[in-house]
Amino acid sequence: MRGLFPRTAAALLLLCQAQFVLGKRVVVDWNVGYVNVNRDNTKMRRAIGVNGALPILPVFATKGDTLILNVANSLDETTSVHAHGLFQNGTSYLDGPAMVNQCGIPPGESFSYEYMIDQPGTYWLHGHDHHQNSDGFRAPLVIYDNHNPFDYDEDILLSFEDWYKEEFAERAKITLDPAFAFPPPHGYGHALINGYNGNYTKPIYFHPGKTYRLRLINIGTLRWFQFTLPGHEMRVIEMDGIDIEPQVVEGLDIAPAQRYSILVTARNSVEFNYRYNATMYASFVPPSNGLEPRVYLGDIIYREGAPFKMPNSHSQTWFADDVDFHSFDGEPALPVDRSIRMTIGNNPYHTGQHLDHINNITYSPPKVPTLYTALTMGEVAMTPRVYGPQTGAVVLKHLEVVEVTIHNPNDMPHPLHLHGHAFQIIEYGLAESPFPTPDTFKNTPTRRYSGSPAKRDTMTIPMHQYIKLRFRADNPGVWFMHCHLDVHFIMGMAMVFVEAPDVLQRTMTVPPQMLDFCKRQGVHTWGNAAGNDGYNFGGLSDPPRIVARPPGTTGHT
Ligand SMILES: *[C@@H]1O[C@H](CO)[C@@H](O)[C@H](O)[C@H]1NC(C)=O
Ligand SMILES: *[C@@H]1O[C@H](CO)[C@@H](O)[C@H](O)[C@H]1NC(C)=O
Ligand SMILES: *[C@@H]1O[C@H](CO)[C@@H](O)[C@H](O)[C@H]1NC(C)=O
Ligand SMILES: *[C@@H]1O[C@H](CO)[C@@H](O)[C@H](O)[C@H]1NC(C)=O
Ligand SMILES: [Cu+2]
Repeated sequence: MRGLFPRTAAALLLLCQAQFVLGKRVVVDWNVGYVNVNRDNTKMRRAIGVNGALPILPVFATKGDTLILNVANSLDETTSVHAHGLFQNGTSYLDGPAMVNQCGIPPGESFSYEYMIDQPGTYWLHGHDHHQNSDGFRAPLVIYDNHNPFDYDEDILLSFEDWYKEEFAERAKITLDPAFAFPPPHGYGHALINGYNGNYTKPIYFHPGKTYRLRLINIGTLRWFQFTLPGHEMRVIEMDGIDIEPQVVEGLDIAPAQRYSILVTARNSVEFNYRYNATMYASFVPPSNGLEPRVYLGDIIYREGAPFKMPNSHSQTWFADDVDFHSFDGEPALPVDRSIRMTIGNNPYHTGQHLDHINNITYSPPKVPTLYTALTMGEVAMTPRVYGPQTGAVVLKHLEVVEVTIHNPNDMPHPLHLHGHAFQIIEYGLAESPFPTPDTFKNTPTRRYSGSPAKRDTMTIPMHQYIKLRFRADNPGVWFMHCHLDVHFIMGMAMVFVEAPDVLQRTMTVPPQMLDFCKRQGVHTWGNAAGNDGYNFGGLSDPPRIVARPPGTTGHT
């Protein structure tokens, strides 16, 4: 025994050093297929899981590692994986979105996503083809840092998601049905916490005096979660993978796809147990007819059998806002080279449908993945037009700083996600609108960053407001930006940034296996959005045209 300890310690030390220098290879095998589950005590339904199970286990890695995600497709349609929040610097072809960055993996085929793990923080992995994430194909991804700037004793993960008794395809059919001017409100569904029916999820355990890092992730599709921790102080230290100056908050409002880490120091006594409160809601759903916010309470156990104490929550909890936080790295607001204005919303179209748009363009996929157009069209790749009339492509110059101002005159908030970057949150204010602004919104105050602006990859654009964001185009690639509410995504609220195609053409080689996936589906791996030369878009169907809407309507969805 006596000799053993030092040897083990030495071996451990060696292992740690090896990890520090080389990083390790973390191999995860995912066989993606259909499963039958009853996750919310309503009924069995078909869903999409991994290795025959749902929830999909979270994936853990450490900065410096290489994560090999082996994906075998056992579905009857193509699939792909997006590592939400990873910048894929130099590897835009691994970003995932089907027909943006790759052709989906055909049924019966496999592909290995090899991710360089250089961003510590809280992320998630999800399907990015056919909205498979909405049917369960999603899991947290936690990246530890051996040199993390914050002190804590233990890491605890809490994932939140909304879950419905019908498959997403059923919902999509109703959403896109011309018979519905505005689709009927989606049933509220149930919340799952760490993959299990909300109120019945496993407790978390606190020990007096210890400090915990709670990672809060909304991997859902349609609902926000308000998180409070009565009786405890919450210090926010991370937002969407980016460290922020520790900031005490009373509550956090977590939109689909957003993440936060908070530090919580346990109380000094084991006299009482406590509960956290995760309330699922959507501000745009009128709270009636069973669509009231749903409160879920999770146990925090100090001592088994101790009575629960639920301190009075404030009548007015302060839910923190993006502009209340400051980036930990102290980076000042970037000096702007170019301003881009966008309006997002919902309109009636000549097809009889109500669809969503960004700058009047309803996104629909091109016939060639946009990245492959950028790589194969030479100088023409610098013109937005080559990416087709239905992708809303904006071409960015290498290293320019863009400020994007997005107006949302709509009656609902939209959590927009930008791939490939985190952007600085500069300002919120009252949106300009072609429609009369309801009085209740007219006094919306402007909120602006102070100090070093916070950065994140998914932000809520509140209803009737605009947001200003900045980022530097320092990541050549093709990056999707879309609403992370999948019902809006499917209605076309999406566009692509094509960043530095000239640099891409000099530096990027797409793995031949990926090109092969296209060929076997009869998809070209070169050419414009229609798979032709130059600006010949023959074969590409016309995008839907906006028709007049009745005056005064802003478009509920
Ligand atoms: C939980 O939080 C919601 C709002 O975030 C609040 O309305 C509700 O009263 C809280 N419930 C409890 C039991 O604290
Ligand atoms: C969860 O449990 C709490 C406390 O018992 C209850 O107030 C709440 O309504 C439950 N939530 C749901 C959605 O059933
Ligand atoms: C979008 O269409 C509306 C008319 O429906 C028009 O007033 C507006 O200028 C258009 N915006 C853009 C960016 O094309
Ligand atoms: C990508 O890598 C380049 C070169 O190392 C770096 O300058 C740039 O900041 C990186 N961009 C992002 C978004 O990580
Ligand atoms: Cu939306």
